[in-house]
Amino acid sequence: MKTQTTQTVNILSIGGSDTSGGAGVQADLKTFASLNCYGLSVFTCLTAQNTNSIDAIYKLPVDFLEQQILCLVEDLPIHAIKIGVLSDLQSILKLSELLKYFKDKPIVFDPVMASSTGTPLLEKNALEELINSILPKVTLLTPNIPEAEILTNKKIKTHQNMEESIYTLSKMTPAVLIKGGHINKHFNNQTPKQISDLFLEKNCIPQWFHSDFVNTSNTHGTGCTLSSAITCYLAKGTPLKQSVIKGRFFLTSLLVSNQHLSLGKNIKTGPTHFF
Ligand code: PXL
Repeated sequence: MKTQTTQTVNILSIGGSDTSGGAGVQADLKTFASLNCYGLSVFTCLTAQNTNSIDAIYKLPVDFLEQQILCLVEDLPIHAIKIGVLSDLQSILKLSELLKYFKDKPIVFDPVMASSTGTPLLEKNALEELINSILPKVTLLTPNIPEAEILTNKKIKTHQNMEESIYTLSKMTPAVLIKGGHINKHFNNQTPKQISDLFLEKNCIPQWFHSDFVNTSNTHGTGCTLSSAITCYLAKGTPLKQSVIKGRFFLTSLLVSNQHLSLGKNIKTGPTHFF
């Protein structure tokens, strides 16, 4: 009798641990599982955090970052990568070198610089190296408005500013999705009707994607979830623009289904939840 083997789509998340399970590598793994992919993980740092704040960050040594990646590479096929928190210059330099193992694979980079509660997650002196050595090597960069502002060193207050920003970012990296969720806070602190994200890929013009605003405070980890969902679709062979559209749809559905979830004491922003 022939034995049957099951093929899996294996995705590696490289980033930080969130003890509260809402963001970081934990959110990535839950997203991969929800979309029927097999999740692998490599940690750059560990955080002690709950639904209210980050109390401590522990950076892992770069040699250990290397060991984690090498032991996976020698064993398993990895079909796509999602990168989150890189935290410092040493991890960026090391990861830039290690990306040679994933040259022809989709890589989605969510350039996390601070937590949703405002704690810095990337050292200031690491920004230039991040731009020079990571951005050119990824398939898609997914900054939110504050991250796009830091990467371009220019404030974003309007949708036109988002278009200017995406042209600047597209000189640094092959494709960009700027997540527009923060723009209303900058404008007038009003509840928006829609969330508008802007996408630009090589040799194309920028394209807006709109979705209905979901009125929920459970938004911790939405950035991680969106970029992980996009990574899953890319790993399955879906073209880039289609992967972005499907990833956005996945996130919106999740936010709607968890609109009234209440997890943790004194919640500032609750987590997204799966299943
Ligand atoms: O949501 C961004 C993010 C990513 N990774 C880790 C985090 C956070 C936000 O808190 O803690 C580990």
